[in-house]
Amino acid sequence: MTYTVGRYLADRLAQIGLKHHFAVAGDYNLVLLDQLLLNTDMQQIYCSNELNCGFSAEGYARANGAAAAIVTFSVGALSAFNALGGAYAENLPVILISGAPNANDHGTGHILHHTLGTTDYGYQLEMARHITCAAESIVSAEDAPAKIDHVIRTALREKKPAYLEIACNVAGAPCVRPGGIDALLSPPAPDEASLKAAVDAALAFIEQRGSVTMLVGSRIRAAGAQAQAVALADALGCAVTTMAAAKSFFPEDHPGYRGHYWGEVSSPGAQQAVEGAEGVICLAPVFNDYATVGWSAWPKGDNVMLVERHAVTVGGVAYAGIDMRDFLTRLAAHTVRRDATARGGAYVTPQTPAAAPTAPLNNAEMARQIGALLTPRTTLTAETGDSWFNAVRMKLPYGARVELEMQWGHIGWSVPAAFGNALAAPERQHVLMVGDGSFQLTAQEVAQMIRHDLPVIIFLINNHGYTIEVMIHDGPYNNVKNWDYAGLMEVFNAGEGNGLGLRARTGGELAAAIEQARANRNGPTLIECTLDRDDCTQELVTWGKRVAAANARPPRAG
Ligand code: DPX
Ligand code: MG
Repeated sequence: MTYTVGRYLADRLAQIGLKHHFAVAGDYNLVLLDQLLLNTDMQQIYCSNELNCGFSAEGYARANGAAAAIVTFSVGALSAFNALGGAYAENLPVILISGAPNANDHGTGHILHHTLGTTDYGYQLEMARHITCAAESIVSAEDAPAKIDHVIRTALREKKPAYLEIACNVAGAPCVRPGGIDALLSPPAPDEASLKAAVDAALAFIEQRGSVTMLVGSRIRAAGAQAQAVALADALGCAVTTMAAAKSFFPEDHPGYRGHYWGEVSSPGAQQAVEGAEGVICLAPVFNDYATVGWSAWPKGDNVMLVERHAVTVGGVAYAGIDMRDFLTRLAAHTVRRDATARGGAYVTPQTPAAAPTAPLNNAEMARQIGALLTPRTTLTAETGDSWFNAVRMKLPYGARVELEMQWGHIGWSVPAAFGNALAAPERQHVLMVGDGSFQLTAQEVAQMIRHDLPVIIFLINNHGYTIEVMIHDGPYNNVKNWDYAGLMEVFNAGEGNGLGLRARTGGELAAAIEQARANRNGPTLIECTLDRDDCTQELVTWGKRVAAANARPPRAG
């Protein structure tokens, strides 16, 4: 056997379509990294720390469908676990691979570096089990193929992260070669009887109602059912709304599109389209406290049909064993038209008039200029903060994508995620909106964008604090130490990169900076936009009050 455990893993990762994997080196994973390098179909990409490594992989998975990150034991893996939690929350198959102690040290009473200083090395695997859909420890080459295949197959099927740890002396051990990948990827057969019953019940639901509206949720991407949702919208002719976290998951130029439904902070007309309909067809939604605006806008009950990736609930019955794509296709083929909710007219976003070029820059003018930059080829990554609200209300041209991390909501996610996304999809234009507070968590990953000549345009929104928190509950803890954000680009270039740092204090300066950014094709451009501390969208203010009220509910008595 001339193959090794590490090469087996490398081949499998390349077979599932990875052209890159992300890594931070450490002595428990060096042999593994050597083995991965032998597969020339994949490039090894280094990150500044393991949190960023995990989020870079998460962003890569958004563009590419799956990703892998390789870290060292405990000191590396425990940092990466936060990003793995994010991948779980956001339904992304990120495979985290940790180097692990030499197989001879397990169960011997030896104390090893980078560990808790105790002699049981099972704790990391135990922790990983809580935040992944599959987790395995490889301490012998013989069972490596089965464990690697199990982890990869489960991650891709569940659209959730998975975990592998590989003993450092096993990564280079002789192993068989992997065969074809198709058998690993074939989906479980759906249940035809269940599908038929669900479609019949759904048809009855629609026929009994004079007006219906579709509401598209964020898990529709993991379900791979975006095209099927469009087909159903075409057949029904009804109004279609998206949830905030599903921004860009339904084409905004579709004749039925009526904007985003987000309770009180919906786009004009969208709240009426959903709450005034006799039936709401919810596609893969996540109704958490943020999405329901502090539990004030939660479609449920008899007038809601809930379509999830593998189940449909309608008329008080849950039908399991269904593939959402089959269900939507079948329903579209047989349904009657229900266009009452779409008669109100097309979706238009309120237009902000351009500000005077010399006036101090404000949030509305900044958002207007960023919105004007979007093309069908743009991927806009928007960080937790007011960037959510700014991005969600932008009108997207067909093909533009928005990446949000609304379920996990880890500030700092967006910088490494945009890096990973840009690496996976270099043919697209990458735009990032990130607040000052968020940026300070993961800023150093901009250096990797410079290292790989990625022309990401970064709008660094310097409003001198955690403005979203200011709107929910203010205090001194919401102030952020100022940095010279634009000045950082020279630090990261270190005389050998094409990063560009610019400052915009007026609308005119921002327009000029955007022009320079577009011309800088060989590296990222960071435009520091200076705003007042309390200058934000009205939606954030309204939403913030609701969320604060939900947080402040007193404990139940008894
Ligand atoms: C926190 C949030 O500057 O954006 O637009 O000014 O709000 P805005 P910034 O990036 O500030 C972000 C800040 C502190 N959330 O307002 S949303 C709490 C939080 C979190 N994630 C982690 N720690 C704390 N979401 C890792
Ligand atoms: Mg801020």
